[in-house]
Parts: sequence; C-alpha cells; structure tokens
Amino acid sequence: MKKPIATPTAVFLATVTLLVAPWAQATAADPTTAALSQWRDLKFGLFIHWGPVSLKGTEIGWSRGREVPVEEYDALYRRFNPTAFDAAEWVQVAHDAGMKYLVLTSKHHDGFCLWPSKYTDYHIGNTPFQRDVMKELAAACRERNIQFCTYHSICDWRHPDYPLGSPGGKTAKPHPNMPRYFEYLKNQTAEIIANYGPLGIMWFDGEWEAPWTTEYGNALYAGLKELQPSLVINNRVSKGRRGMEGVTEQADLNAGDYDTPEQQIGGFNRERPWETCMTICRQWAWKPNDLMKSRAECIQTLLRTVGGDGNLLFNVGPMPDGRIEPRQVERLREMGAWLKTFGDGVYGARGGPFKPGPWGASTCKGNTIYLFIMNWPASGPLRLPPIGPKIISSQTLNAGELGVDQQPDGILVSAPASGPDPVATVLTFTLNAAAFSVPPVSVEPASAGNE
Ligand code: FHN
Repeated sequence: MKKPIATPTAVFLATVTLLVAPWAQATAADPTTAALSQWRDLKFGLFIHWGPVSLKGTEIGWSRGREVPVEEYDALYRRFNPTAFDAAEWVQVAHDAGMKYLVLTSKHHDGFCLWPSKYTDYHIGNTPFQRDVMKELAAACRERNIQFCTYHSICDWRHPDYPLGSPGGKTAKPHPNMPRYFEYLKNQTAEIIANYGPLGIMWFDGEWEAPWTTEYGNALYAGLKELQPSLVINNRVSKGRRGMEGVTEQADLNAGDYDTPEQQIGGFNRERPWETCMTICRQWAWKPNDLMKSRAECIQTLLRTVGGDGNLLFNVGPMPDGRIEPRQVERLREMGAWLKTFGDGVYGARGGPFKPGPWGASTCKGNTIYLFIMNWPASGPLRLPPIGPKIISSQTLNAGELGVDQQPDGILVSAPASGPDPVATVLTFTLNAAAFSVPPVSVEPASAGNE
C-alpha cells in the first residue's frame, strides 16, 4: 500500500517554498518535464464524460437540480446498468481515431464515482452493474498502449462536506466541513493512483468556486507528485486558470503543468504546454440527437490545435447502455483514417512556424515543415512570409503538383488545379536546416483565401 499523502500542513509548508517553476525553467531531471514532453508528443486524446445521468440524456452535474430534480438525479445510480459497456471496444474506438491517451471522468461535479471507492457508497459498485469500470478501462488501455488518465472534479455538489450544492454550486450545504472534504479529495485521488495508476494525467476541474483555494490546490498537486512523480496534472488543480481560454495566471504561485482552453482552440504557444478540450457534439455527457461536428471541422480543429503547439482532448459521452453512439464512433474513425495518411505531420511534431489562421496551420519535425492549407486566395497563389532556411524540396500529399516559389520577400504556393481538398491540402517543405529553428510567423489574412 503506497504511503498516504503527507498531512496538509506539511505539504502546504513544503509547497509554499516549492513554487511551481514555469515549465520552461524546470530542470531536465524533473520527472514532470519528461512526462510532459512525452505527453505533448501524443497530441490527440479521447475525453469521456459518463455516469448515471446518461439515463436522462442531460448534462452531467449541471442538470442536477435543474432539468432533473436532485432527488431523482441522485437515485439514477440505482438503475444504472450499462450491460453493453465493453472497455476494449471504447479503447478500440480511441485507437481507430488515432488517439494516444484517454481521460475518463472518475468523479464529476455530481459526486458519482466510476470506481468502487472505499470512501463513499455513491459509486459504480452499488449499481446493478457493479463492475469496476475504471479497472476494466485502465487494463484495456494498457493492452493497446493507450495512456489511461482520469478527470476528477474538485467541486462536489452532492457531498455534505463540500460547502456548495446544486444547481450549479448556487446553494449552500447546511453543515459543510471543507478541511474534511479536502481529506476526502486527497484520499480518493490517492486511491485512484494506487488502484489504477500509474496514470498519464490527473485532469482536475471544478476549481473555480470559492471553497477551493491556491493553498489547497498547491498542496494537492505536491501530494500527488509525491505519490507519482511522473503524473501530469493540469492547471485546474489550483486557482491559476483564467476562464475558458484556460491560460494560467501567476504560474509561479499556482500549481499545474499545462493550460486548458475549453471549447476553443488555444493561442499559439510553444513556451508552455496546453491542451484544448472540446466536445464532438455540444453536450459533454450523452444527449440524444445532439448536433455533431462535421468530419472537416473535427480534423481542422485537430490541425489548428497542433499547429498552435497544443494537444486536443476530444470528448464523447457514452450512452446509458455503455456504448459510444455509432455515429460518433464513425466520425472518430474518419479522423483516424485521415491521420493514417497524414499523421506524420501531427504526432511528435511541434506547432508552426507558420501560425494557424484563416489560411490553415503548419507543424514541423526534423527538417520538414508540414502545411495544412484549408483556404486558398480567391485568385492567385497563397503568399507565405519569408523564412531563413532554403526549401530544398516540396511535396504535396493529396493535391498533385503545386508550384512553390521561394523569394527573399516570401513564398508563393500555387493553388491545386484539381481544386482544394475539403479538409486541407497537405504540403511539405524540406529545408536545409531544422524546421523548429524557423521563428514562428503569422500568415497575413490578406494573402489567405475566403473563409
Ligand atoms: O463544468 C465542467 C463541464 O461539465 C465539463 O466537465 C468541462 C470539461 O472541461 N469542464 C467544466 C466546464 O468548464
């Protein structure tokens, strides 16, 4: 049995001096640096929001006390029996999508636990299904070399010790006890690592409410790093995250290894790791007939994200019977098929040097720049800014021959005669120097095509 997390005081005092050095300043010996670099190369992960609320088709956590009365919501687990759940099938979906890691909601804001926790009765073991979903999924991930990760909500609108309740944290619990709730949170996260670890990421959320403080967050971060030094923890463990753009304010005071833009593609940033989380439909948990993103939008979102040097965590909400909706499975398979052909410019690549914009996005690896051209000028060639190194060769991977003319004042790329690819025209430049050494540069909108 691994040693429990040190007492909050000891960890907190240790943390006050252990200011979380900005990622760029971390030493090479730091296990976080190595783990972050390895995770950053994975680029694409599957986010899964699931629980008894799927029986109602409403939003996980948020519909408790809104569309679904609290008593009814909290009783759903008594009839939660997803007999079609097959962990190997979920992992196969991730694999076929070209995804390299998987993040499952171990506990969302509603407090329900997808593993048989010894710290509460409100868990999967006490449903008609009984099976340990986290154990089965962790094993299936390891079987297919997909990194198993968990999402854990700090806020818990059901737990009597957490001060705020449903709907949406807008009510006050009668007898809260935040220090005791902090112990519960530490014990459960330690339990997850002990039973299902080592994890890739522990993805925190629900940190925005008043009961949670920088001190709690930094102490939790430090305690978990003691348990698993290679664990990657996002910036929502503490209080540094700014809104939905997800960037970290005062990174030297607030723990967290990377930034977390949500439902939007993060800004170009090579200095600090970041990951966009986004839904394939509109709702995080399963919703019947929810609007689903098109094939082009899904793939272009991934390309613009990796073009900005970020990762994409793309979300599905499985159905109450345990299956992922077939149309979502098909959409993810289409993404995987595209990546099978063009993924060399995604996995293990870095964003830029041509920053994402209306024109498209670019990545770089070795001496190669990969261009994903999504919009061409209404007439004439695409004009890219000049780069120092010489383009010694270029190749289009899905559009016949394209003219590439490198001049001192820029690079002209002629549009494909066969008409643009509906997702992106993929073009590579092989340079006489390392592509990552080219300073990042914006592509002027005037030279790009119509939206
Ligand atoms: O409230 C949650 C929401 O349900 C969902 O889990 C997203 C995913 O990142 N995070 C919060 C909203 O910002």
